[in-house]
Amino acid sequence: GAVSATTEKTKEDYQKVYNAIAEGLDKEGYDDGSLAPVVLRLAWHSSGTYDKETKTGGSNYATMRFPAEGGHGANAGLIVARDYMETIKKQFPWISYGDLWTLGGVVAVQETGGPTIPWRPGRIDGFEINQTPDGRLPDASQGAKHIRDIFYRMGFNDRDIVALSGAHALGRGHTDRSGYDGPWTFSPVSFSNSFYDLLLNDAWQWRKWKGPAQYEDKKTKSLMMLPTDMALITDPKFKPIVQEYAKDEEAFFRDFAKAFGTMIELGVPVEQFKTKEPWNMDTA
Ligand code: DDH
Repeated sequence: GAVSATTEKTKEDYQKVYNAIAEGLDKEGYDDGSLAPVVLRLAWHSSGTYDKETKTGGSNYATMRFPAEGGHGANAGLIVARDYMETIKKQFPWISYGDLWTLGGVVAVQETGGPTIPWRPGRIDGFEINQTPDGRLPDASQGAKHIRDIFYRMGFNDRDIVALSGAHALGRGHTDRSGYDGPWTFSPVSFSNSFYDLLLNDAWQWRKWKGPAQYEDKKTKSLMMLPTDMALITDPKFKPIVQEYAKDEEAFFRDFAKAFGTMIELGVPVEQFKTKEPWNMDTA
């Protein structure tokens, strides 16, 4: 018979995409020298719009490509990550945006020293009609009830919430994006459990400044916590989980890998996936 024009892609093909994403992450002069944090945030914001009741949102359709969703306040600054991903898309035009962006999140975690995140391809590019309304992502000025409302809507529980929040080991706030300012940890390009350790064991005070209400560490005044971060130790159900992850990085890595692996599949009908079991991609 005729040779098919579109050949089925293998794990090796996706590993090449992984490697290409990994290769370009280091960027001298940008933030702390790496695009990994903003690339991880793109994967999360493209997935975290999911609503389990209506089964809308999530990573399937990569609707942040469109001006309305791209312009949602929570997505300010993610153009940096989308532009970077566009350079990868040019090299591998066959990959869907949803697969590309979620794979980017996997690369960001694994290449900064985090756990192996299970991932598999199958997302398809959607249309403007598939965009979700503004307000589905968390608002950093709020507290524990809001965080639960947002993450329970995606189908997560308290343990998942605390585990996923540990991603703030990476990156920083930008005054020209969210309005918040500064990194959470002293090593914002390595994935570790230090977010929990600092949150619990450092002394925090409100920062006196013109920007949005945020905390600073008393000692160096160089680190920050968001009001939503602080809610993880003022809430009696969240706090013991923070304490556990601060002491036990292995437990954090295990739980983060599971919750984030689930998060990046939100909104993707299972029959769309090209493999029955997710893959473990190799570090580059
Ligand atoms: Fe976050 N995050 N995030 N976050 N996030 C910000 C930066 C980064 C909240 C608010 C902010 C998660 C959860 C929450 C990352 C990953 C994840 C910023 C600053 C705000 C504000 C943005 C800027 O100015 O550039 C809130 C609120 C929550 C919550 O309520 C739980 C989760 C679940 C993740 C994840 O990846 C699993 C990363 C990485 C960054 C750093 C981005 C950068 O450019 O650096």
